[in-house]
Amino acid sequence: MKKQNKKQTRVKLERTLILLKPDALDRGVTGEILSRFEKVGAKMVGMKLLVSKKDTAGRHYRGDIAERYGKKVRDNLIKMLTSGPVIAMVWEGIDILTVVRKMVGSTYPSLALPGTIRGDYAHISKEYANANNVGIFNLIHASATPDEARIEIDVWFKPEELIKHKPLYTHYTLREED
Ligand code: IDP
Ligand code: MG
Repeated sequence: MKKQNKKQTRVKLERTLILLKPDALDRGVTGEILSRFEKVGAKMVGMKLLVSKKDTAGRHYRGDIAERYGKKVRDNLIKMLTSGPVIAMVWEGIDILTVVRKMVGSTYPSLALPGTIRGDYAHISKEYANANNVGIFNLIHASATPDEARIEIDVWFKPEELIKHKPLYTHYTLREED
């Protein structure tokens, strides 16, 4: 029998932080994006509309972004994130980090498959963004790992802002007893 890789077998409920970035609000596609997460059966446990302070955006796009892409890209991302209202949300579900990242699609819209949010709604390239000194407008952010989710949920939400509830639609998807 194949040995199970315990690290990859996640059986508990997970939470992920999703941001609809200012371009999603400008474009008027927030409802369409939101409905995809509802349809997959995930549970929304936190949601707010706000204009991000520079400090909050800086805690969201942390030093690792500068390490990976350079300081200029990080500065542009903070500028992008603070340029208009954002919707911050926490969604809960089984393997929800992986499921949501799959639904979001590749960072670069030209590589994001049809059916994914970025594949269906965005078309900016990395080269265009960098030549024009702007962030890549790709509508949405979703946590990539459980550690990232913990940090990011903490950036945008106080614990009491996350709601414990049991919507009926999660009966078959989450199988929550009691
Ligand atoms: P992700 O959002 O798919 O997780 P990350 O690598 O974490 O992608 O990068 C965060 C965000 O930074 C991306 O969603 C995109 O908006 C932006 N970004 C990534 N690379 C570049 C770049 O080369 N120029 C400008 N913006 C970039
Ligand atoms: Mg990321």
